[in-house]
Amino acid sequence: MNSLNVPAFVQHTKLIEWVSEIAQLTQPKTIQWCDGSETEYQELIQLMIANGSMQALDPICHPNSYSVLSDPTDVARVEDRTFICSEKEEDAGATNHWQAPHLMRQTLNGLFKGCMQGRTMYVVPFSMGPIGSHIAHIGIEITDSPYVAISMRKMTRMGKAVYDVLGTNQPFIPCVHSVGMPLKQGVQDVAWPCNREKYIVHYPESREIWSFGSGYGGNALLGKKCFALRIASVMGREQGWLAEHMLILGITNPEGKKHYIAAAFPSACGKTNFAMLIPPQTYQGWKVETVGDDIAWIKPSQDGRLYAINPEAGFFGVAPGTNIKTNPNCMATLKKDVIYTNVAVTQTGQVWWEGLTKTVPENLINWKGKTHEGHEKAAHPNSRFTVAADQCPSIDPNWDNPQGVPISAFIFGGRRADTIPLVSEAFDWIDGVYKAATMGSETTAAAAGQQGVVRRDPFAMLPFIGYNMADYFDHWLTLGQKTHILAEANGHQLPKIFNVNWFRRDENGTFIWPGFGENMRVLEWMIARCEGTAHATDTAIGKVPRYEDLNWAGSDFSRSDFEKVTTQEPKQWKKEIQSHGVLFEQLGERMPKVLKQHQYKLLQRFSETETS
Ligand code: SAT
Ligand code: MN
Repeated sequence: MNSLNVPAFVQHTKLIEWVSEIAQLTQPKTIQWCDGSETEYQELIQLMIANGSMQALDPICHPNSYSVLSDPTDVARVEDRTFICSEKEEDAGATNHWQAPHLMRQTLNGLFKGCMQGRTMYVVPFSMGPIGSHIAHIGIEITDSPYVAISMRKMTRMGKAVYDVLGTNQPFIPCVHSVGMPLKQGVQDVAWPCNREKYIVHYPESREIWSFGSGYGGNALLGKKCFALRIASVMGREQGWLAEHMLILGITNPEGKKHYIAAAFPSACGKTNFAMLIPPQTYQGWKVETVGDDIAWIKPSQDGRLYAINPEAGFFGVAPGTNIKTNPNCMATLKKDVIYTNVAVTQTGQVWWEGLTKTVPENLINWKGKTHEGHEKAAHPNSRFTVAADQCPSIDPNWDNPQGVPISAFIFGGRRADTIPLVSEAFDWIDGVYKAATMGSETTAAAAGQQGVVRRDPFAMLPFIGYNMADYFDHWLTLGQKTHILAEANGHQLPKIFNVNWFRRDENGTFIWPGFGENMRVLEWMIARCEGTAHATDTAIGKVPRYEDLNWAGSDFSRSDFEKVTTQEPKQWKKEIQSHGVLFEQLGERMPKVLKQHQYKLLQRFSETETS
């Protein structure tokens, strides 16, 4: 191996020592200290094109845009290979995979030994959040994948400026990533190197991330789920803030009054579409703007308000279903400078995926690199675009503000065919935490495994909480209590909490609610609720609007359809609430008592309605 070749802009002794240590372990051919420059980016692109792992798209329709196809076995996050290695097993909790840290270290040492042979090791400096913001944090990812290096440049603030913040001794989160395919003598490289054996490992106490065997999405872009959610959730609990799987959007009414809303939905449930929503035509003078589409870091301020930043700088969004009707802002964002992964490409270099257009183009090459045949999907259901956030036409003027934006309301939503109504407002913070904690959703292609089965996905964070989920619930409860006191003293109120379900189906299995831009009607009601100007009716499970409480101008959504998406079937609900107990039982001793009592209260309400 060549020497370390540390550039002058790196002055951090511990960091240099760490890189040296990892290089000794992994034995790369060379080390490249990335500076985040355009030249460096273009060189990496050219390298990937030259070695056959990337294809340039049609330069007229897709300027500076590229397509990458992964190995067919490496297409999504691997939740069953994701580990939280805290010293004590109970600190990881029943919903995480745990292994003793010293044993995991042995395993990883074995796997990482010589794993970068024949490859370049990239040292990627990145900031999650605006560089220098008091809410932001720094990470360094070591990776042997040029695809990861260029993706990190779009998804994070990556580059030399990070080293200015780090100086000689400031803290950073060390992230080590390898595709796990050393080019030992005689081994031929492939277009998408990976390893059948995968490990996505987090050490919450020492705040390290180690990822082996996958090059895809959240498994490999370690700033995203690994750092900004799992490790950050641990930091947030310790330091009194929140790291959440939430989009952030801003809504301005015709009078110019603006509210910011943060909304949690599981992966592949429309967060990107919702964040970039365009209101229906009748909403003259209203504006929806995008702060983030996946992750929010939220800090209470001295004035009792909660301020949120988007720690990311780009979108890693699901391609299928995205089109000019469902998300025009997104389509405009994708005009140039995009990296596509696992979409289909025509012979003239145009991208295509299911739902982009009604007609399937001819001569299409599918995501497996083969001629598309009608009975198979052309694009993988979890195919993605990677694009810088500032290309989005609806990007919020404050998206990069180091202070963050004040949050007026939280929304929690799952994908549920029945039971859960279109919208309900929590009675108070505890009721809201209960609603979020007991959220269920049908599984999607974003994670490997069976799809379409309802699982509990509390706060849309099931695969992303870096510690015991019961302690996480407790953190939300405590943070609410403390913030409430500060808010009262300063004339503010805690954000309201809403539960939504855009995915209710009729007897034929068809979605009833039109969704997309029409969600604005629900948003308007929520904003009015925050301002105290809209009506809501109390029900056993929350405060809900009547048909006449929503603005239906320009809509043909009927009263009877509204009834279908809002009915509360007591039988279904009783079953639903009873089933919450399964999660509570699983979480055991540390499960907050108030939430268990709340479940009991809810059950009683339904028993009363049944007997009366
Ligand atoms: O692959 S990612 O984890 O980045 C995408 C997602 O599941 O939300
Ligand atoms: Mn996500």
